[in-house]
Amino acid sequence: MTATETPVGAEPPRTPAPTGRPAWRRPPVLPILVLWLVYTVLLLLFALFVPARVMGPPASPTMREIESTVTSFSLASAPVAAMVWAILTYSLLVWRYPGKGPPAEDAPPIRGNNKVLATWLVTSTALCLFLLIWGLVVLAPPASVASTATRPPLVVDVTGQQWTWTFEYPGTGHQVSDQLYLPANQPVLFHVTSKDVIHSFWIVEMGVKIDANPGVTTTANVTPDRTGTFTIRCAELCGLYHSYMQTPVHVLSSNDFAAWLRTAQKAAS
Ligand SMILES: [Cu+2]
Repeated sequence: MTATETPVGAEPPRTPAPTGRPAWRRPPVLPILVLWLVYTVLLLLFALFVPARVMGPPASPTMREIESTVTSFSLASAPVAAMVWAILTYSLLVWRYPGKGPPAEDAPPIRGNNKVLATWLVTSTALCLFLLIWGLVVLAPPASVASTATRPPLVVDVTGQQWTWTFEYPGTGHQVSDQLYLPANQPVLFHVTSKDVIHSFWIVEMGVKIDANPGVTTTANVTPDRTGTFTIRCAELCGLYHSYMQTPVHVLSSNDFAAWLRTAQKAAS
């Protein structure tokens, strides 16, 4: 071993830092910080405006909580993703191997740098705790509609089959409909099943998504709070025409829903 070689397992000698400007104002720290700030601002803007627009205006308190969760998690992850992108961009632009001559010497390892380790551990722990606590509080399974609702839930039996949905209202004379009609601001309890293969009952704007399995009844509940027409989509690949398995859901005012029910009852009698 010559005098310039480093024994196996030992720290390589560190190049003394140049004097003058503080470390954070010298490359590579300063350009990476600038890139990080730019990426962070762009990602924060993205998190604030894009996910909610993609999902559309919510039509239930459930969907409002889901959208606020997606937005909050996107905001929390923006600085982390921005740091990865900043280091990646700087590495690709500046630390790229030109393909000629021997590769440049590696930078000194950060092993043993307690400040970096502490920052990394504290930040990661804080972010994980934030995600965990938010998830436990906001995304906890909702309590049974029957036990918490001030009004009795409207029960709707939902049956999927290739490639359509059928809705039955057992509490109001077993009306059957091939489109879903719901009253606004009343809890709804869905009993969901399938006649053939596995489907998935999904109303995006209401944050309802539950599997429809043959031979099994699954349940989901929601309180639609915005009138309008939305779309039920099957979210489980179920055969050739799966992509066409879309059905309207009409959320009506209480009076309009009662009128629809009367009309349906007359037509059935
Ligand atoms: Cu399907």
